[in-house]
Amino acid sequence: MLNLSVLTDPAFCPHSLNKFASVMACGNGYMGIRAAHEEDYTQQTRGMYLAGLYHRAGRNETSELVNLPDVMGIDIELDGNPFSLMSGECLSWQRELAFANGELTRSVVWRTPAGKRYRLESRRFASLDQLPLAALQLSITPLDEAGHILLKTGIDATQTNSGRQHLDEASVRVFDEHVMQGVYETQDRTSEVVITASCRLSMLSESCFTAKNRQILNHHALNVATGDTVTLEKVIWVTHRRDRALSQATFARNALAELTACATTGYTSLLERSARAWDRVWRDCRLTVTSSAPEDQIAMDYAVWHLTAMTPAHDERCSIAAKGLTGEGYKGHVFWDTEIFLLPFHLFSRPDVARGLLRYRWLNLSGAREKARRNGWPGALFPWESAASGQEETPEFAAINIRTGMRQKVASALAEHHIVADIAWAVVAYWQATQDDAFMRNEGLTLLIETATFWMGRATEANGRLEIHDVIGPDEYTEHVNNNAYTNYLAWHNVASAVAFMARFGREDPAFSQNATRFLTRLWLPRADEDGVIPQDDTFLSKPVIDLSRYKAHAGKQTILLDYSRAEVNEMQILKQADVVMLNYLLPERFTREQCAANLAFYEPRTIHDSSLSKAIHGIVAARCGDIASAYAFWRDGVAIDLGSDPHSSDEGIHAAATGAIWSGVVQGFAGLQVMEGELHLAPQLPAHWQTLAFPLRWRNARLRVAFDGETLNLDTSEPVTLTLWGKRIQVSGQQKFAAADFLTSVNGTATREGGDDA
Ligand code: IFM
Repeated sequence: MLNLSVLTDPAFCPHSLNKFASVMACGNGYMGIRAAHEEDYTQQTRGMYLAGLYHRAGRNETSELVNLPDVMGIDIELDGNPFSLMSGECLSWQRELAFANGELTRSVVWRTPAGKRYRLESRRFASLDQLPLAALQLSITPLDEAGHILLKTGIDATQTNSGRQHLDEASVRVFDEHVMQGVYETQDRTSEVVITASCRLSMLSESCFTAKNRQILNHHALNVATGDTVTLEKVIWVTHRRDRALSQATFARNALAELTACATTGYTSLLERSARAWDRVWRDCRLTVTSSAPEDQIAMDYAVWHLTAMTPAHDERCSIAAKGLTGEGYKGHVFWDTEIFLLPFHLFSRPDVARGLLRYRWLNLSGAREKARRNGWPGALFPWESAASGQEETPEFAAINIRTGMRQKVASALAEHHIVADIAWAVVAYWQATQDDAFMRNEGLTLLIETATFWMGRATEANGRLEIHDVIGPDEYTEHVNNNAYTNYLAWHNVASAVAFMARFGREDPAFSQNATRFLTRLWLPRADEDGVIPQDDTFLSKPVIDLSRYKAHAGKQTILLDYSRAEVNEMQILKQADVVMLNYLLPERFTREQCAANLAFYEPRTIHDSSLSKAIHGIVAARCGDIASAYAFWRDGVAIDLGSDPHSSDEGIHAAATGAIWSGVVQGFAGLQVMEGELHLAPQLPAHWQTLAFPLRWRNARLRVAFDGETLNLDTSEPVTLTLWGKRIQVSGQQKFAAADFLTSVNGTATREGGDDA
């Protein structure tokens, strides 16, 4: 097994229960299980989710990722004392998520209120080898005297999404002395879920089952001698389906057979198999750093772990939720986060997964076409938030004003149209990295043409040119503006790419071409001033500026909205998140390094970074501009969104996009990976306290290994590759070393590093 880091929950703390339940969640892309403790705490939110399993609970609700019946909870009673770390005394504590095999473990020594010490050890995982499989073990050892132990666990369907119940219980059953099964249907009857669980104890006990109030439970009572250990092993199989090819009874019987085979195999062997699957992921994807700050490697392992655990690589009918499979934030909906923040990791590590994510959009084109048509535009207008069907899922209204009883409309679904061009950008990025003509000929071109058609219809004749009016760019604090630079440039890129790929694949269409030429020559692209600053939109630069330092000090908390209304914020130069800087990041070939630096210097002081999608992008652009010290500071702030000390930052789930940005910050920032005009560029520069950085990289047919020690770049490629290294085009085959000094002295004939030094 590779020597991977572990993520640690430093101490039991009732305030951070939900943060750690999110960041230490187990997952395999098919299911996610929050790292809630076995025992209950009133503040603790349990959660188990299946990718793509959404349901709408009522007519005023939107579809949400269903929180399934709980299987991880165990009521533990020791000599009549309910085990809870809120009582008695916690004498020792260790809790870790091991990235190598995906196992979450906890070891506690607890003194009961009556003064007897017990050791409790638990472990669990969701299998990457058999996706519907999860397993747990709980071991209890009385340390002082013999103990009387009661255990109660099963399938608890009282679980809800904050009170919204999605499932009806169709049947509950037990089989032999160990196995129980619950069959559930979503209330709209479109999906069925079967949960089967076996519970075995390592010692004889008095045991029975009960089924009442949506809970089917297995009870055990036994006496354990001092120093002896009793272990409960629970193996769980969770399946769901939308089709009705099989009868419900057959579907449930098949699940029972799968569970029985796994239960016979046992926890240790099941974990070993899952660990082997994780091993393959690590070999394909792991970033390794030698840094005097050990938390840098932990952050990189954390990112790759969650990027794998959140991604439904097995099923292209679903995509990645904004909180992955770790919580109910944003109701499990899919945003532009997927194409812009998460896809790059897959593109350069597991391109087949990137393809599946794009196929999700392609499979949902009809919803996007319908949304465009409903709004009077041609082509495809992808929903700002989507779930299983590709329909718009953004809630119509945000929080209620409890004084007026009025609800504020959510404008994103109406105007945050850049998602259309973001999807097109991702299609092009995928083809550039893979040259997958089969995909481009079919799904890719259809996506490009439909999205381009939308923009051509969306643009308005004004001021003697084509303009795009009434949009929200990535900066969600600036609403309903004309000519948001990000949107216009990305829309232009979208249409230009459609034209280029139609020509490449012999799909020219005279009417489309004519329309596209008109769009490309007449669309207004906001121009940089003499310093290089691009206006964010038509009115942004005329708005007043205020000192944002106190809000920036609490980035992510939206404290500005405590002092100003949204309407007031809209009328000032205040950014929630990267906007023009985001544009500079996504289309590097369109902007000079000086322009990028100018936009960073201008917009960053005006950006609160209240979105988790902001700092990492600033970091990448800073790295490309050569400011490695700032890039590292931004990168660390990005890491802190989930792994920092704020006990509540991730209560409702991790920030999936920020996780992707950890990977991107390293590869696209410090390793300088850019794709410009379809060509791969690398220009590594390490933060001062990093000695080495290494990572695998997929580019077209080649599997590369990139390793840099600050002076020498080692490239090892399975196929010959042409790339641009520190500004110079080279060919690489097999294993070759390149001295940074040889390249950097030749850039502009000076002896400076491309991007300078951070010393
Ligand atoms: O997509 C983002 C958006 O850019 C900012 N608010 C949160 C969304 C989901 O992460």
